[in-house]
Amino acid sequence: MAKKDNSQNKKTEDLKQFEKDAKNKVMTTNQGLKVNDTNNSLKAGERGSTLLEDFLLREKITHFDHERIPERIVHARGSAAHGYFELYKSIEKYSKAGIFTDTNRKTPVFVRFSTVAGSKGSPDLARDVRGFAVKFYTQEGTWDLVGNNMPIFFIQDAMKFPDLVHAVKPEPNKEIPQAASAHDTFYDFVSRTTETLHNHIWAMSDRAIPRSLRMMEGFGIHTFRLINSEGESHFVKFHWKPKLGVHSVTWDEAVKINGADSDFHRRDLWDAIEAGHFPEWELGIQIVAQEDEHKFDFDLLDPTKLIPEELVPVEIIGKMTLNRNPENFFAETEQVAFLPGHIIPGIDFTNDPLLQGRLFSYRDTQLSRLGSPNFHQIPINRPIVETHNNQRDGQMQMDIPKGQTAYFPNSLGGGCPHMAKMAEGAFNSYEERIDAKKIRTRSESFNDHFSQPALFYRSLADWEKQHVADAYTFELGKCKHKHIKERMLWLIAQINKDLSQQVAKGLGLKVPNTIEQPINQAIGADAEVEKHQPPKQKNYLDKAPSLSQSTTKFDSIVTRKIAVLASDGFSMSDFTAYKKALEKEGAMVKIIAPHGGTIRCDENMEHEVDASIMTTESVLFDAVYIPGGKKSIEMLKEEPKYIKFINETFKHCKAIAVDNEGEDLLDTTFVSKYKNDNAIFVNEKVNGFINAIAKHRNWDRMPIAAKVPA
Ligand code: HDE
Repeated sequence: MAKKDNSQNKKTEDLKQFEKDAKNKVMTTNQGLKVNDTNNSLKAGERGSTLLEDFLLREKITHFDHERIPERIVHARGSAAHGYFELYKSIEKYSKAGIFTDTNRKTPVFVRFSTVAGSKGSPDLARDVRGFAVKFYTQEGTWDLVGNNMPIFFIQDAMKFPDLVHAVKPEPNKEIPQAASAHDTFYDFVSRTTETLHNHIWAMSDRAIPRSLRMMEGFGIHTFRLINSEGESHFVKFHWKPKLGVHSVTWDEAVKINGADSDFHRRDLWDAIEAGHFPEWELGIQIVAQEDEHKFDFDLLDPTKLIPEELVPVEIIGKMTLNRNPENFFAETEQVAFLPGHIIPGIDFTNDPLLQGRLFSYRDTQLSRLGSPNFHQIPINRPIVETHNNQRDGQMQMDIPKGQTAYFPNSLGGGCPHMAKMAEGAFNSYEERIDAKKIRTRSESFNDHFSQPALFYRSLADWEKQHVADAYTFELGKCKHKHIKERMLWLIAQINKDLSQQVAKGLGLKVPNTIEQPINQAIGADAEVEKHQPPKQKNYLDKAPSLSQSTTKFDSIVTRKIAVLASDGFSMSDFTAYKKALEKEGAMVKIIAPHGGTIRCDENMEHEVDASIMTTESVLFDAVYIPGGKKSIEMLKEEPKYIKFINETFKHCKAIAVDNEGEDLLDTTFVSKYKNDNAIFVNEKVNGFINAIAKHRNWDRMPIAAKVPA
């Protein structure tokens, strides 16, 4: 039975008044007229033409004809959930925001995760950045922290965003490929816009193919400001750290998951919440004092740079829990509108030129997506506090503003709504001193494009480095134009020579010694070209272990899915020992039988089958267990897909445990020669298996796994 979190929050209560439940209700038109037949139109005779008079048909069809709205230009594919944020400790010395000072609050949140490039119906496991957008319904108004699962972005200036997106989206002449960066136009752009290289190498890493939306980090990316009650500013970067650690699938799995269950991430999030395994993230902040603004080897305003945690530690200040699935996808997940411009007193922007552009774009885009400047009145977008101003009318006005006046100042309306005093919690912008000339350029302090991708690559574990090399090889291998691939090889060599050589080998090309200048073309035609070229990489930090997934948490198997391969006659005692222990740790145990319905164990009890082998794939599971039972194993041996299932599980470096006759099945597979592997368990206690699942994968197996012909 699904566990429900009944702790109500203010936003949940607010949404309730808009919910509609048709249970035990009669069907009506939109005008409340009771409907007796919704199956047949009004006709001139039984076999005659339909009458124009048929207002029931017209209402139904007209609504249907208009039930689509434009999908988001980017981040169209998304999944969302409700929850709340709790503060562990006050950070009043940095921020006066109630959400950061009041530890008694439970602030309602709505969080939407997304891929970037694909359309609304595209598969979840595309190699892509993931959006991580959080709407905090605070007592001082709504704050949106609209971030990604990678701590940096592809470009430095909002002016480049349409170019970036046009390059990665399907090519305009043939609308191919869907939800994939592996094509010529993207690499044509990347290879001429060197500022993209940092985010790009992250996109080539395992971060771009998460095991679960619940197992990825989130980042605000830009440097923001926190403002305290004295009006003092500190720079801040926001981090979300998942309680379950950061884990990913392999590219081979991603490709197969997209076929086996293209809703894999959406389903995983939904199922975890329904099962009462509420996803949790801790909120961390990196604080930089105002006077330290220029102390780094990179510019804090440059969104293609991260501040390594090894230089400025992340201070954990609170926790977010997602505990409720939306009632309706369209009303909530599709209509939610996130705006980086939604901030609250105690938080402010910086001059990051990407952030500045975003402040315009998100409001603008809602107008074409949701169709009206009143989009804030849609239930999911309404703040939990009252709103009053003189904005009026517009399409779909849902409020009924009272009174004679819609201007300020007024006397006829008693001067209302009146201005808030600062002491009443009004917002005012941080008073930053500015003495500058108006200029269309890029700061030279943004020019270093190679140091941080190199730091990222150096910080990875060997298995992660291999995945990065494979990803570059795959992506560039899909490009047709040699000059684009060669440019990329040269640029990758500026990050790491070995990496570039490895990719070149896979592409059957040589790393060129030089490429035509300029390298960085993301500058104006009259700009001094030399001034804007990226310098050679600097090494201001040898390694940042925090950037590697090998340093994440490996202490839980909660919600991990374990496939139990069994048929009639499987050993009940083997099965029970494993099932009990695994479920005690929060794992989800699923029986995969040769057919649907039920199977009987050797104690003649009936067991519900979770999936027949024909309807499922190994890539949808985290580990495999095969209980003994002679008859069961003989039957499994008859079905070749079980062999594929086991081989693939091995190929993807997952844990496998077998008991008794289960070993016979294992012996028919590729695994038979590698039973001494650290994550293969033959007739062993369940503890080792549990630890191996908690470790996510046995990456040491990669060289052997690569040989599995699955
Ligand atoms: Fe977005 N982005 N973006 N973006 N973005 C949108 O807004 C845009 C950027 C991010 O779940 C759009 O409502 C510009 C960075 C997320 O609804 C649009 C620039 C980061 C989401 C838009 C950026 C993001 C969006 C499309 C460069 C991470 C999904 C629909 C100046 C910090 C939010 C919409 C959701 C969505 C514009 C860059 C994250 C078109 C112009 C950097 C998570 O307004």
